[in-house]
Amino acid sequence: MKKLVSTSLGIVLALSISTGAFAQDAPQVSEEIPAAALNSLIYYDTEPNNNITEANPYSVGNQITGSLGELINNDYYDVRDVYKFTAHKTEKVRFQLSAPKYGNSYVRMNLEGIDNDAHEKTTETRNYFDVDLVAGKEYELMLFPVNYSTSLPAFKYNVYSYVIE
Ligand SMILES: [Ca+2]
Repeated sequence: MKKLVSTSLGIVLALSISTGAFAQDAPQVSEEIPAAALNSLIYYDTEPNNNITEANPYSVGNQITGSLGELINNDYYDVRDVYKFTAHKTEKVRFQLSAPKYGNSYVRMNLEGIDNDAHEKTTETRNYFDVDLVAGKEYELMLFPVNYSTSLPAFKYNVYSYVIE
């Protein structure tokens, strides 16, 4: 009987230790990655990419990993990242943003057709939008911090896109 008690205690200890380790490894902010994005390529934010003429390339169905608010080359604080792509198919695509918030400061993502007829944006409370892309058309994806201050930490962000219709 005594042995049985100590064995149970051992199991409880082992369980609490493994739970503790798991909690430590878990990301601090839960981030739901769309299943369709798991096998995608990653496009990296490469400075300078602060307007449409120096936009970084992107391709629908893939991921963007970037950062806003960092001091670049001791020269300027990065407050705009621009990406461009050409739609290869006419289809409905969801663009989803994952980024931190600091108080009332957050990242907004805009999508515009080059001729300005397909404007969509995320908001403080909605981190995605759906858009009907038109084959052959060029689009511009722009990210920038709202209520930005240079005293804030960098906004490390990820963007995903995937076909929904
Ligand atoms: Ca930039």
